[in-house]
Amino acid sequence: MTELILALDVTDPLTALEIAEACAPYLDRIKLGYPLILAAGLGIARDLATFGLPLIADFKVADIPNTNRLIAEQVFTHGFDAIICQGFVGRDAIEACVDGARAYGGECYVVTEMSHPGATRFFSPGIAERLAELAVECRADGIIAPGTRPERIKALRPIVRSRRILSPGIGAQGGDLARVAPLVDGVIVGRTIYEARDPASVAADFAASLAALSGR
Ligand code: OMP
Repeated sequence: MTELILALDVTDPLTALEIAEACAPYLDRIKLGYPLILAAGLGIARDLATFGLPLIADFKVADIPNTNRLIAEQVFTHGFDAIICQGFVGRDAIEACVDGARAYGGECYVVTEMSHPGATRFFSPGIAERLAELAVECRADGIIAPGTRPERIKALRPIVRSRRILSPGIGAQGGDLARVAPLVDGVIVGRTIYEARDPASVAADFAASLAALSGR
C-alpha cells in the first residue's frame, strides 16, 4: 500500500512532538528536514523515535563524497532510518550516501526532479531521467519525484522499476492524491496535515484515502 509520510516542517520542538504523537497511528514514516533540525538539533530524532515510526532525514545532501559521507554518518548515528540526497552531484557523491546508509542498515533516496514550479527549468524532461538511471546504478533504494506532475512520475517509473518512488507536493503544492497515489510507493505530506486545526483527523483521512486508492 502507498505509504503516508508526514513532512514535519514545524520549528517548535514541542509542537513537532505533539503533532507526531497525535498523527503517528495514521502514518508510515516521518520526514524531518532543515526547519525542525536547525531549530531543535539532530537529537529530536531520538524523541520522535519513541512513536515507533521510521525517520527520514531530508537534508537533500549535495556535497562532495567525503562531506556526504560525514553527513550520512551523523544522520544514521542519531537514529534516522533513511537519508535524502540530490542526484545532480553525481555518482561518487550519491554512492557516499548509499554506502553511509548501508553501513547502518538504512536507506537512501535520490531527488530526481523537484515538485516546485521553478524545478522544470533544469530537471525535466531528460535530466530527471538520467538522474533516475544514476540512482538505480548507485543502488539507491528509490527516488523522490514530483507529486505535482504525475506525468513525470509515469516517465520515471519504467527507469526505477520496483525501486521506491516517494512523492511530495500533494495538497499545499497542488498535487492530487487520487492521481498520484496509484503511481508511487509513498506520498509526502506536510502543511496540509501539520497546519490543520486537527492534524490527526487530516492524517486519518489521508490514510483512509490511500487505503482506498492504492491498488497498483
Ligand atoms: P508540503 O508542501 O508542506 O506538503 O511539504 C512538502 C515536503 O516535501 C517539504 O518537506 C519539502 O521540503 C519536501 N519536498 C518537496 O516539497 N519537493 C521536492 O521536490 C522534494 C521534497 C523532499 O525531498 O522531500
